[in-house]
Amino acid sequence: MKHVRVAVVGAGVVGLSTAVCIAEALPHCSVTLLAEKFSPDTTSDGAAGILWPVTLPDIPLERQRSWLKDSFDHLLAIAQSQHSPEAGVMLSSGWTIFKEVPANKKPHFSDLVIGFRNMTDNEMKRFPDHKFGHAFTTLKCECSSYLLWLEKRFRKAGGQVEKRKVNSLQELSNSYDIIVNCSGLGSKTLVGDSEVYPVRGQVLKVEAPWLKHFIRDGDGKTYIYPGIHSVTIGGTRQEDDWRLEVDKGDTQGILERCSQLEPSLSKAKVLSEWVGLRPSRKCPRVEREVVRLQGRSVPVVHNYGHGAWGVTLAWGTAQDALGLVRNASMK
Ligand SMILES: Cc1cc2nc3c(=O)[nH]c(=O)nc-3n(C[C@H](O)[C@H](O)[C@H](O)COP(=O)(O)OP(=O)(O)OC[C@H]3O[C@@H](n4cnc5c(N)ncnc54)[C@H](O)[C@@H]3O)c2cc1C
Ligand SMILES: *[C@@H]1O[C@H](CO)[C@@H](O)[C@H](O)[C@H]1NC(C)=O
Ligand SMILES: *[C@@H]1O[C@H](CO)[C@@H](O)[C@H](O)[C@H]1NC(C)=O
Ligand SMILES: CC(=O)N[C@H]1CO[C@H](CO)[C@@H](O)[C@@H]1O
Repeated sequence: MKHVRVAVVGAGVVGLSTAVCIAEALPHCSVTLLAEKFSPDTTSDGAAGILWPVTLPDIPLERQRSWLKDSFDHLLAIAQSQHSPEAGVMLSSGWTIFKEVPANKKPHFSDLVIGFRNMTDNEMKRFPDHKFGHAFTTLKCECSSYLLWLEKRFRKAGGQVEKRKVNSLQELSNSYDIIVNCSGLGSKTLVGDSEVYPVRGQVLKVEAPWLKHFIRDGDGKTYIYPGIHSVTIGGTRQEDDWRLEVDKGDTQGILERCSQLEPSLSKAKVLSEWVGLRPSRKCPRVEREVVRLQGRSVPVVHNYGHGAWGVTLAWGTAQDALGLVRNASMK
């Protein structure tokens, strides 16, 4: 019996993951996904999609480790199943290299990824500008495939999909009992959160099928992530920059910086250039509040502000959001 009506706003990797978790786990809820933009037009679509063992400043360590672990386990199971090519999820091994030895000797995530170790002096020889590195295996999740795969899974679980812009949560208060806010950068206006800001990122896709390992500079500005059909190289991190146009100067900078780490990239053909705005916030906001909308008290579950790491954190934060929705739906 479906008697609780849930609206999930946002069809990026966060909204779709959250919608799937709710539709599959809570049979007493009917779930509608509402979004202005769907794949291939979301920020998530262009993300390199590497699962990066990030450390967030203000979230208790145990909670962020469980976000990472839930995401990692979920995507690892897909990568090792028959769904891997359709879902666009693969294992990815490589190196993260540092110009200075990081202060943190043993990062908290070393047991969450696979085969974490320090790089050997021999391995470091090819990176003469860098002093130190980590080698490990993680996952890469290509959202241009993954979002469609999640949407299919959502519909199979009985979910409804509606393309529409939501101008205020008021609009939804008559038709839904619980509202889940996964609107990314849209939260800036939709929920009036002034802590959310864009961090512009430009990446290129290149044809270089000979590259099989990722290389990431610890400063986060330069990275090379081989994928299923192409290699994503980047990048830029421009705060409060709303430009969605490709910047040719950025393209040049990316090619130069990446070729310095991986000289063969000078032989790679550029297939596409892409810009996205990371929905940044000091930390993602995953919490419930009760909002008075047109005289009714409506539970609103927030799940936005994943910044540079939405693909990494999507499944883990979706599990938390599911717990909040489950709780609200029992009342
Ligand atoms: C260059 C670049 C590289 C990246 N690489 C990685 C990476 O390697 N690993 C990683 O983990 N992350 C990466 N990211 C970050 C990742 O892309 C984001 O964190 C993630 O896409 C955020 O997902 P989201 O679902 O919150 O937002 P989005 O994908 O932006 O989706 C937001 C959704 O909300 C909808 N919406 C918003 N407002 C409204 C409204 N008012 N009404 C209706 N619908 C609305 C939109 O239409 C859309 O459907 C990268 C980002 C960039 C820019
Ligand atoms: C890895 O390198 C760091 C920094 O030099 C060092 O403190 C740590 O002990 C090393 N770990 C292992 C397992 O060798
Ligand atoms: C559920 O709601 C109750 C009462 O608001 C709260 O005490 C409890 O911690 C909540 N549980 C979860 C998982 O959010
Ligand atoms: C319409 C709207 O803004 N709804 C709520 C979403 O969350 C924000 C931020 O906490 C609330 O202030 C809004 O009322």
